[in-house]
Amino acid sequence: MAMLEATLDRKLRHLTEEQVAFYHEHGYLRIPNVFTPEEMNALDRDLMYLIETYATDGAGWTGPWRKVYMDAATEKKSKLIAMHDLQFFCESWMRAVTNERLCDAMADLLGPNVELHHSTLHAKPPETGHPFPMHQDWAFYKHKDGRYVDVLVHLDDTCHANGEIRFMDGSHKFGALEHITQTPDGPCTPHLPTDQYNLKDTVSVPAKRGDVVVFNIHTIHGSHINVTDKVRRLVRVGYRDPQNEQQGGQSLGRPGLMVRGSRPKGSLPGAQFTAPKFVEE
Ligand SMILES: O=C(O)CCC(=O)C(=O)O
Repeated sequence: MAMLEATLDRKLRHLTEEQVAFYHEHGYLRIPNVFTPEEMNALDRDLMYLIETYATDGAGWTGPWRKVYMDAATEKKSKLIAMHDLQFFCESWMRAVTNERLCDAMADLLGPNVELHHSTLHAKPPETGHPFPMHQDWAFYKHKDGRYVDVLVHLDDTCHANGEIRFMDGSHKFGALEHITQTPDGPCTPHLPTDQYNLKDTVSVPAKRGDVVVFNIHTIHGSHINVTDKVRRLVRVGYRDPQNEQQGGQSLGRPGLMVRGSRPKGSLPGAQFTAPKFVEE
């Protein structure tokens, strides 16, 4: 609540007071038409190049959740196309992660200082495109507190059949939760126990090409398989308050671009800098 009051004390740049209040109450928000049709055309063209040239096309996330979400035949076929940090590879994506409207919206949610943390492509191929088990993104890039917003840039319209994003309403208020990361056979991709967290208990947030759907690093979310005959492409972009210290995971110790405001003294990551990885592990 203190965070919301601090936000509403300032003049908003892109969002309305209602949108900011909705995000803080529910832990997610759809923001329509952040990108213009012309911007989307450039992003789409370059994304196809990046997918052909750099992305991985593999089985996707590992773990016992797969057998709960998919029958044996689907599980064998299901694929995920993924890649990290698209802004390092082409101009259109560099412009997307620094987009005026998007970064203004981030300042409305995070405060005057906003740092870009990473971007990640998740494309679900047609017919058996990879579902996502319930999880918090905190488990992938642990930060000290909730001052971190994930943004899903929609390249395609989403709906139930192609696996739109789904959130457990208000779940960001739970804070960081322990995830399953180990099985008797070894480590697996972090996810929440399937007997306690179910996609049935989520709200769907379908969106249009050019919209973004944003959510808090602690908001529990997931998505169904894509059963349509077309690919479903989303690019997630993470922004944080630079004073929200990272404690583990993706891009740990790597300083990001300051896209709004400036970096307060003492908040430069780097002690444990790890080289960027551009493909999903
Ligand atoms: O692409 C999806 O459907 C889900 C993505 C997701 O869970 C994430 O980016 O954390």
